[in-house]
Amino acid sequence: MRGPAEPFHGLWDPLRAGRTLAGLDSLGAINVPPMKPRTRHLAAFVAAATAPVRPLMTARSLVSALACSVTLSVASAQVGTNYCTPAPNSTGAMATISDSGSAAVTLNNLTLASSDLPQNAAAYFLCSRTQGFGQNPGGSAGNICPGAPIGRVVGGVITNSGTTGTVSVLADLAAMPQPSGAVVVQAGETWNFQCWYRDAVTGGGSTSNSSDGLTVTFDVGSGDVLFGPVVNPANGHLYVLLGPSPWVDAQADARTLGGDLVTIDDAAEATWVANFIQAGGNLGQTWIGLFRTPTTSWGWVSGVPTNFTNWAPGEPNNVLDNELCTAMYPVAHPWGGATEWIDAPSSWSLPSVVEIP
Ligand SMILES: [Ca+2]
Ligand SMILES: [Ca+2]
Repeated sequence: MRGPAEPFHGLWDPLRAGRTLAGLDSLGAINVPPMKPRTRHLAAFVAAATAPVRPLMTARSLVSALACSVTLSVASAQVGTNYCTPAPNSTGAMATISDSGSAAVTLNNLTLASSDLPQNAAAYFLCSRTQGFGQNPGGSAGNICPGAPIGRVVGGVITNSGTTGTVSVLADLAAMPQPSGAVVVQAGETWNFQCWYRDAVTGGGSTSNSSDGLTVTFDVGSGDVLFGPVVNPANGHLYVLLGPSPWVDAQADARTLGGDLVTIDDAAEATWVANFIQAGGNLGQTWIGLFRTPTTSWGWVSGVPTNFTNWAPGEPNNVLDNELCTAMYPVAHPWGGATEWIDAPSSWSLPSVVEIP
């Protein structure tokens, strides 16, 4: 899990929202880590690059170097869209539903959450492929937002709001509850979710209430997931191997999947990632999340501090004059040993590893 906002210092400082950067290479999309712990991609900063100006002929290939004007803006953090109006509960507040993670069915990584519940209330999430609206159904104090048929207990978990009045559940897209039995969520389907919870009635007795609704349209995610997701047992993170693309496009896909290009914290993770890449059928150079700009030093695109590097001998050497991104060798190569890294131009089209905390 990523930490709070400390990584904004140093590397990240020039990349804050609202600034315009001149002279950046083809790093058209820059992302920053969440500002709150435990909330994924709360603030994804998306950059728009302009005006390729300077082609560079190299021994290897014709590489386009871009001089860019980059403007950063804040993108939406949530996968789904809220709808429907909840009713106040015994606290006087209206519970709201939110999500985090990914709408990609291949990743099965969507977490539903609800806040402003009463304390210590039993709660679960409803789901349906239709929307509806019913006021105080069956004596409930709330409004019902999904339409029939409604499935109950998404993720298979009845949870409790505890002292914080919040709940969250990892939805299982492979077993979405329906009255006729669990179904597998398909790409292209739209599902509607709502948090249902117990509430107390003044003077004794109990009733139920519910949050607003959340509608999510699922997709296939990145069109070229080669392998994964696979869980690394050392940290519980998901890893995905993507097909070849420039580094910036790979990082954009990583954000779509709810993660970033991989952050390698130590030699053990380097070895695990190299084995993962091989298991995915790739033996060549593979993008990882380490990058720099012409005016900043190497840092992880996830924002995690850079405490470990594993450069191949003689690297980073910036031999092509615009080597701003980092690739790993999963197996030994004349330019580097297994697990070792080189700097390379971001325009190279390489497979990449995504890490989803
Ligand atoms: Ca990592
Ligand atoms: Ca190099």
